[in-house]
Order: sequence, then C-alpha cells, then structure tokens
Amino acid sequence: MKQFPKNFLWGAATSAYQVEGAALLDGKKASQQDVINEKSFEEKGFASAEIASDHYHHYKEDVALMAEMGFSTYRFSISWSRVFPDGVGEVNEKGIEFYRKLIDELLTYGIEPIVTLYHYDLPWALFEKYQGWLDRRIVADFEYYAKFVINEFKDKVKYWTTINEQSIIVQYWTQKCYIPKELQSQNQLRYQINHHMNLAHATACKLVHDLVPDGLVGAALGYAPIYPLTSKPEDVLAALNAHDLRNAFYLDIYFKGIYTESAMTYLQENHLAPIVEPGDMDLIREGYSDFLALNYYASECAKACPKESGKAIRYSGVNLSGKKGEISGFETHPGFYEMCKNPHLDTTDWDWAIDPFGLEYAFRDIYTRYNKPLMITENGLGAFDELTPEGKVHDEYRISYLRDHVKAIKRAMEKGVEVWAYCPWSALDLLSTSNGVKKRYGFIYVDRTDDDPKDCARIKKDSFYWYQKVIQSNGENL
Ligand code: BGP
Repeated sequence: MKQFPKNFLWGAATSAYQVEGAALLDGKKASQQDVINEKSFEEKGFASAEIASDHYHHYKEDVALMAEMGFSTYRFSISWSRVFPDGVGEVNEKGIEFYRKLIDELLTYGIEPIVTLYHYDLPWALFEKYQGWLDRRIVADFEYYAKFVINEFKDKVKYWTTINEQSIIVQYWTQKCYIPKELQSQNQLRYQINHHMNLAHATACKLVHDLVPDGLVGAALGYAPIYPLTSKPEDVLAALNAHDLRNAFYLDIYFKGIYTESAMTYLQENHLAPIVEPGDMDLIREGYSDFLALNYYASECAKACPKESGKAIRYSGVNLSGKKGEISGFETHPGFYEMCKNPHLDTTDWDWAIDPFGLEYAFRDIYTRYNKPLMITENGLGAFDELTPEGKVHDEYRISYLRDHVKAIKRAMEKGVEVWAYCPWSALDLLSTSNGVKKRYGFIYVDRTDDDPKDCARIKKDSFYWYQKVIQSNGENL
C-alpha cells in the first residue's frame, strides 16, 4: 500500500466559538453565534457558547495534549469579534494577543497552524448595523478584518482557509447565520448570502496571495458526494442535479470562477438566484484557490422529484434528539431532486450516514474534475461518550470510524490523489453547531454537560492513544 508522504500533516480541528468560551471577556463582544446559542440554550437546553470548552483559559494544556498525540498541524479559526469587537475599527489588543500566544505555543511544539478566517461567528455589531451577510457591505468589512489578521500572522501561518462550509450555511442558514424571523421564508437570501461569501472568499484569497510569502489558501467546504437512490435514470439524473446545486455550485466558484450553469438555471427558474453585480465574477476569478479543504462526515442520497409531485421547496432537516430516525426532513427541489435516506448505510445517532467509501469517492471525483491538492479539515463521529467511574472513555466506535476513513484516504492516494493533511473533528470535545455538548467528537474528553460547565477538565479518550500511534507510524499502524 502507498505510504503517507513524510511531510503529511496530521492533526485535528476546532472552531473559535465552539471551543474557546470567554465569549464576552477581555474586550470581546458578542458574535451572532453567542446570540444563536443563547437562544438554543433557553429553548432546547443545549449549552451556550459562553464557556464552551474554555479553551481560552486551557489553550496551553490543550496544545500540550496535541503535541503529546504527535500533531504536526492544528486547524482552528479566529473569532472576528474577539479581534474587532465591533467588526471594524479599533483592534482589541487583548483579543489578537490570544491568537499570538496560541500560534506561538503551536510553533514551539512544531505544530503548523491552519487558520480559518471565518467559522460562522459574525460580529453581532455587524448584524445590528446592516444585517451582516445579508448586505453587500459585509464584503468590505470582511476584507478589513482579514487583511489585519493575515498581515499580523503572515510570517507564521502558511495555510489559510477562508470561510467555513458555505454549502452548509445555505442548507442550515438559521443555525449558521442569524436570520430574522420575517426573512426566514425568503429562500433567495440563502444564495445571496452565499454570493456575498463568494466575494469575501475571493477577497481573502487575493490577500493571502499578495501578503503571505509562500502562502496557500482555499475554502473549507462541507462536502457530501451524492448517490442516486436507484439506478433508474431519473434517480441518477436527480443525483447529478443535487451534486450540481449542493457541490459543484461551490467548487466551480473556487476553481473555475463560474456559477454552475445547471444549478443557476434551476435557481433562476425558481426566483432563487443571487443578484450578481458587474465586476463580481472578475473578483471571483482573481481570487483563485490553491487547494480545497474538505469537511467530510457523510455521503448523501437523492431521488427524482417530479415537478407535478405537489411538494414544496424545502431545505435539510436536522435531528435534535440524537435518536436515530428522528431527522426532521430532507431537502426537496421539485423538478430537480429530493434528498433521501440511503438504505445501504448505517448512521450515527443523529442520522448522518457512515460511509468511508464516500470519502474515497469524493476525493477521486474532485481531484479528477479540478486537479488541485486536497486536505481534510474535518471528519469525525459525533457520539454520546461515556466517562467511566475510572475516568476512562472507551470510544472504540470513533476509532473504527476514523480508521476506515484514513484507509479511504490511502486508497484515494494510491489512485493519484494529492492529499496534504488530515484534521479530524475535533481535537477536543466542544459545542456542537446543532446538538449542544452531549454530542461529542474529540480525542480529548471535556468534563462538562449542557447545563453544567463544571471545570472542563481534560481526559484522554482511548482514541487519543490510538491516534497517537497512527501519527507515530505515519498512518501505518491503524
Ligand atoms: C461542520 C462544522 C463544524 C462542526 C461539525 C459537526 O459542519 O464545520 O463546526 O460542528 O460540522 O457538526 P455538529 O456540530 O452539528 O455535530
């Protein structure tokens, strides 16, 4: 079997609001995630982002644990409202200082930072000013923020990812963005937000190319390959339609600087297409990507949905309970496709299909279409972990999930796909975007519950020791 290259980057990922806590400390002001998660704490009992995993106070301990696992990289995001509490204007010295210390700590251990500029946490001040991503003015303010951060770390950070998971933001927009109630039925705005993000992404790519010596930049895309439910031609075509709107619609922007024709045509016919102004596509083309960072958890499945079905347009449902089968529905675009459950795959407790072959398939397919290097910036299994009275977490299910996905990467590499890094989600337990802290992903257990932050003590799970061996053997000992 092909070996992982010597300089392959092994690590894991987190995002600022999900792990840091200190939501209103040392000059940081609220982000939209502080507001969204406060509400979900009140309504659903999921932890808020106020303390999260308290990484802000535990970062030294956390980086030491990463080093103990053998990490050669760590993918994390910078909180915009920690650096610029009002989105623009005066920098918050204490805020930027936190990231200076974090990055220096990583570099001391020889851990290469992969920095994400934006992971769902828009400064609330910019929502109040002009409704954030709903308004084009956001692009200039994002540029202001990105330019500062890139300049600040240009000598220490080589790998940059711009915006996390535009595809997922379109699907789950009220979770990932604050959308006022009265606008929530206006689905065109999903694609308008996405268009503004395309402009912001391109702007950040240009900044990295201009400012960072040897800098490399790309988006971190939430990606699921889409299988047809059956081999009936209409289902196969539906899967292609779903691919075009859910995947190619982003990849074509990043690598070809165009909107996918079939997807755009569908959106135009249904009055969903974004307003594109003169010059926008030039900017998008200039802001090319060097690589694609892929967040891969699951594959998806689609079937035909005739226009005459009488169904309405709807977007992805979510499973809030953690009981298999309780997902609240599937994305439907009559006349184009309807997403559905894949009967051949087992799922997590939150109904995410477990499918290592899907990763191999995605890598092969993307590499053939775009021929750009790939990295994994998220991949993992959300589970109800149990802390035993002896203080252990036996997460064999997570080891098995990760092992199968590393094998899938290896198989893709054997077929020529260039892969730079593997950063599973997540380095340590953190606040889920949709299910509180009881849904855990980390190699390191964080001792807290949704309603009690306790002391957030760190405990090494069985997967911690497994991953340590994987890294030590450069992916040989699985
Ligand atoms: C991705 C996000 C992450 C992360 C992960 C798991 O979509 O980039 O922020 O949380 O999914 O999802 P969840 O937290 O909903 O389980």
